[in-house]
Amino acid sequence: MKLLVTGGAGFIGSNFILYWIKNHPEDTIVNFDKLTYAGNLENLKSVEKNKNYSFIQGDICDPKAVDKAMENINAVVHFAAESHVDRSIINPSDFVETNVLGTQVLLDMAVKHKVEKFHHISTDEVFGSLKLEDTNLFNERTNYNPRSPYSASKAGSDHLVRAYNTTYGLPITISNSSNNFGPYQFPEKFIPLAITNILENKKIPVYGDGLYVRDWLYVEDHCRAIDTILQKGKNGETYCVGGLTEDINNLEVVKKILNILGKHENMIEYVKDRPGHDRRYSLDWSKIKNELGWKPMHDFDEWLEKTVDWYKNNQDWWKNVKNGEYKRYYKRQYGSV
Ligand code: NAD
Ligand code: TDX
Repeated sequence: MKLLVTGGAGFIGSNFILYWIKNHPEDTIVNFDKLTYAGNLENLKSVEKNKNYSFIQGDICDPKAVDKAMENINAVVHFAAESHVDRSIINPSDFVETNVLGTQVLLDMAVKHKVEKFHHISTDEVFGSLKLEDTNLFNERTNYNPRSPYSASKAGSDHLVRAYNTTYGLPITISNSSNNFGPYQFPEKFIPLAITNILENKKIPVYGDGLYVRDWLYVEDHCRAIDTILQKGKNGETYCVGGLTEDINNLEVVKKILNILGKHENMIEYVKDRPGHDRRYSLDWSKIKNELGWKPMHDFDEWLEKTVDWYKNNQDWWKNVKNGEYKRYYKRQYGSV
């Protein structure tokens, strides 16, 4: 099988490529990535010489480049996106362009080249926000209610993917996953930001009261879920992919990280809240478990500790990433914290 992976130089995309080459060495992978601030080919150093792997630097909004990359492709796995909520609040237009228009270009070319499968990576954020006291979880039948430019643009892309299935017969699947964590995550996201700030002896900015809840999924579990969907998923279906945490709030997450690194809670700094901050995400992953036999395997506490170790042992990786662009973004977002 020949796969086109978009956004393969980002956090989940690069973990997916490393996973796929290890588990399906007979397959060929073309990684198509624009290399925005979030794309980093260092993540793929260990496979760059593999004869079944190639890289194309390109923009999913560019029909000519996508047309060429799509030649002889059997399956598309679409990760490429602008992915950070805070940046979407600063500059929504990049999000609409890449996440909505870029996805539409990919879909057009997938129809043209008659690809056998188009798997779209989406997020639980399209469903909106749960209250802390809610007992219901998000599932595949939950109505869409995106509340940030990021989640609205992802919702737009999900709708387009389904529309190309019904209108043009493109074989598609979608996964809506919860918050991922693990190696190679860009340190603008909460967990790697907290870990690397502590390693630099800097404060950890916690938004609002810190009592916001996320469902944490170890990135390798996500990669295995995508593999399962590509092998066994049904055409046109959506699958929710969540982790093993039960309502851990951001403060508890930070305290766990501080504890692993032997640091004091006085490193926490409460900062101005994110506008429109979603209070809680929690995902019901029983459909993919019952229909396809996938379930998460990585316990949060154990794999948080391993993730902290990874950042401790790969300081060059994140110190290179916390560069000029990052410093400008950080100052704008957090001021002097
Ligand atoms: P990321 O920001 O780490 O990586 C995004 C990648 O896409 C980068 O390599 C970037 O260079 C590339 N890219 C951006 N714009 C592009 C364009 N126009 N053309 C080609 N490439 C482009 O993101 P991530 O955290 O790895 O997320 C990957 C996907 O998973 C996204 O679609 C995101 O919405 C989704 N998702 C992420 C999470 C999470 O917790 N990180 C959870 C659920 C879903
Ligand atoms: O500095 C911070 N302080 C803070 O309190 C940052 C960056 C975040 N937070 C809070 C906001 C959230 O409640 O931590 C929580 C997690 O924040 P992010 O890492 O920004 O993730 P989130 O907004 O939940 O979205 C993530 O999960 C779903 C990804 O960024 C998306 O790409 C994915 O779709």
